Amino acid sequence: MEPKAEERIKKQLEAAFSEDVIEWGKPYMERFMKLMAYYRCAIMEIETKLNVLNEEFSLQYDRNPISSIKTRLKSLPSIKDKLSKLGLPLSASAIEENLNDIAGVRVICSFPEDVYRIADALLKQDDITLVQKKDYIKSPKPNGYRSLHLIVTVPIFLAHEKRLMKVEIQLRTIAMDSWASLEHQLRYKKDYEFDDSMKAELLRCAELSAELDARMDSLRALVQPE
Ligand code: 0O2
Repeated sequence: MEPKAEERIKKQLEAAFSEDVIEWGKPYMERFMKLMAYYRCAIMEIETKLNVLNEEFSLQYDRNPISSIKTRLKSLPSIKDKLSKLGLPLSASAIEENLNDIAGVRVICSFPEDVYRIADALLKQDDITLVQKKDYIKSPKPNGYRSLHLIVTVPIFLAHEKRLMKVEIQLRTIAMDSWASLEHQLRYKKDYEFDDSMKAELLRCAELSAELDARMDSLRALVQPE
């Protein structure tokens, strides 16, 4: 395991549990750390696949469809919260069986067309299995949020076994990402409640960002006919 990641998880454990609980739970924690390492491997697999597709498409179209890739492993406090909301115990098997977003990969694409091109190419690969797809671009959330969400399984090959790990992939354009990041920042100002006119304003911003995407995509189609 990457030493920095192990150190970070240890700190999260120390913050979440007392010393005796940590001692008692050592065997469980070892399973947990192992599971987190598997999720990190799955993230690496998906990231490599995306980089390969980006490389191939950039040769074909003379531009990069992927602008950037961000990855994250869900933190222990978030895992704990989510499991307790679901009424489930904090255990490696409960995590693996019930949570789909421990490993997260966010793919920021240049144009809406690229989002679908990359998603289709990834899903065609014979070691990737689609578990769930939510298309918030074709059907945005009521607040205006847009992104394509995929839950997939990807195999990781260990010394003595092959494991299928779940990864949540969020694909979105630069405009969608900019709206989502700013909305997230505003929403997490805990001491502030959004009123209806502010919600309407956020929705209007999302519509403007969708219009920007559509216009830029029309320009792309002129420059780069299919
Ligand atoms: P984080 O820190 O990004 O992981 P669930 O995943 O089960 O909790 P649901 O509704 O099935 O819930 O998942 P969904 O709708 O596929 O979306 C989950 C993730 O999408 C969120 O993760 C966000 O990253 C992103 N997302 C969804 N809706 C919004 C939104 O309105 N605004 C923004 N900015 N992001 C959104 P988490 O767990 O909230 O957080």
